Amino acid sequence: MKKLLMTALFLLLQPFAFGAGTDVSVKGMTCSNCEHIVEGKFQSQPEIASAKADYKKGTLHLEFKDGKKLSKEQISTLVSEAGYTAK
Ligand SMILES: [Cu+2]
Repeated sequence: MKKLLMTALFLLLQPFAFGAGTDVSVKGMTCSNCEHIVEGKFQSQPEIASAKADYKKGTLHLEFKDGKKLSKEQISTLVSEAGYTAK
């Protein structure tokens, strides 16, 4: 129970601790391999602190490094380059 509370607290505080983030809808991911492909594509970008994809939900959560950001167009291009579609 305590662990659950800590996890909830961590998730709540995460946006403040790690700077700005964004959620993107990604179409075409069908398994955990797809998640890794999309995550790898974004993790290799200098602006990205972390990337977490979820193929079941069709989402990609990005955290940017302090003061850095990618535009919607840049994100969309990177998703396409990985072989998927951002919407
Ligand atoms: Cu896959």
